[in-house]
Amino acid sequence: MMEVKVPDIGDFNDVPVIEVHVKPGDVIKAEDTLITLESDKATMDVPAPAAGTVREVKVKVGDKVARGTLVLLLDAAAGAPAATPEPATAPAPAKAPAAAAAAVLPAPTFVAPAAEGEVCDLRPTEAEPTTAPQRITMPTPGATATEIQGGKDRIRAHASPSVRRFSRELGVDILKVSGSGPKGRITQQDVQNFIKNVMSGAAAPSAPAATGGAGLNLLPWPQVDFAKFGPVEVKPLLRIKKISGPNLARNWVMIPAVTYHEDADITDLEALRVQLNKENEKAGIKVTMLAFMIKAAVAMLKKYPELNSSLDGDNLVYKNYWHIGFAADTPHGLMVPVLKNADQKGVFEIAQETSDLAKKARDGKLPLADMQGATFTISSVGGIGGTAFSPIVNAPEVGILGVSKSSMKPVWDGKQFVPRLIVPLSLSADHRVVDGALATRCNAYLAQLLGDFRRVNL
Ligand code: CAO
Repeated sequence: MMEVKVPDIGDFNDVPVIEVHVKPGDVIKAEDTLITLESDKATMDVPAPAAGTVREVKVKVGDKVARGTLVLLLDAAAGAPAATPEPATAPAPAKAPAAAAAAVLPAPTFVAPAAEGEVCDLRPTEAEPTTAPQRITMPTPGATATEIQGGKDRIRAHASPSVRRFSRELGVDILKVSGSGPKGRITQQDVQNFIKNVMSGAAAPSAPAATGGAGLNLLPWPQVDFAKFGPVEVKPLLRIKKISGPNLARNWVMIPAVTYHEDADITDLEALRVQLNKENEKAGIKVTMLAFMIKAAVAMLKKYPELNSSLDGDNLVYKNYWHIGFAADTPHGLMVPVLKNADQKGVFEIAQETSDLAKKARDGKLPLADMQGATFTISSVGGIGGTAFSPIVNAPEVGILGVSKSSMKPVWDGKQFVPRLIVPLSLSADHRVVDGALATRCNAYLAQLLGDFRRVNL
């Protein structure tokens, strides 16, 4: 018999249970939602850590819970696989939901190692956006389930993550569903009723309106019976993909980013790197291009602080710290460890630390704290290949540098073509903050630093 408890949900002791999704006797799969909690700022689902049969539910709607509160007793199915040994997920801190949710390019913010002895984990908080995709002045007809705060600026559906997911899966625009739960919260039943009404013609789906943002009025996802066309195999997405997908989609849709490309001549830098690695072979220290990239990126960010800032409504928050996230390809999926205070570290220290962080990420042991606080991100696929790509800006950051594989290219030196080692840089920047001219300057400066690394310390 497994005791399923509320895991670490931050500094919250009295978080109300707003939905209980299971009852005694229910046979559940690992990751099925058990209960939904709601703090002042966010709602979060507690998923099942393993498959099995629910024997006893120890909480009810309205109960207030904290970390460690017993949720239910689960008779874990004989032979059923326990919850995946990947790192447990934790909710974004409810105090700063937008920032926390946005810190995630690939999952980071929400993925934390399971606390010792913890049997259960949380899916990410689906924090509400704090900025509206579109200004509204009048409630749209039928948008009874929306909260319109201050009469403008913010529109959001009041629903738990599982209900949102349910409505997304069915292609229902949740902003059109009326909520019958406490404070107008939309329940799963409300979504089902909405569909029934539409099917019976009682509420015809409205023509696309100019709601924008959350109500983009996109067509529902195509429902295709692929098996009609050939054999198929269905596998669940990796958990990190499930978490990162919505964040990537939000960043893609909400950030008007442009990617600027630049070539940097790293012939001399590569020679230095090879030389350093030779000298330090016995000490077991290995410096890859990533460490130099981070060091150079910090110098560039110091010169162009807009790229180290974040949008906050009508303000720009300039950060006087330089924490660099770097994408790491792991067996669990893409993760983004964060090297803190990169400005205070030398290339060797950066190389060692990034290597340690990447190892932790690959081993599924990266603490939540090591995935938060990035001010700028580097995504290097240079060890794999590529000539250019368009990385997605990781909100609330405003820039991300993509690095592709370096190769020897003929470069005209004024008299002749000479072979030079060229690395392609692809800088995506949020155009609301960084104009094209500035982004190009940033890129050009970065290339200059990499071309003559002595300049980094000027
Ligand atoms: N051009 C050519 N070769 C490069 C290179 C570049 N730009 N960058 C690295 N390399 C070489 C390294 O020198 C190393 O070569 P040797 O083994 O001969 O010394 C080899 O490629 C492997 O390097 P690495 O990838 O292990 O090390 P790294 O420090 O460059 O990168 C890390 C570390 C964690 C960033 C990397 O392992 C990784 O996970 N990259 C993928 C990131 C990713 O998935 N990004 C996409 C995100 S958006 O979907």
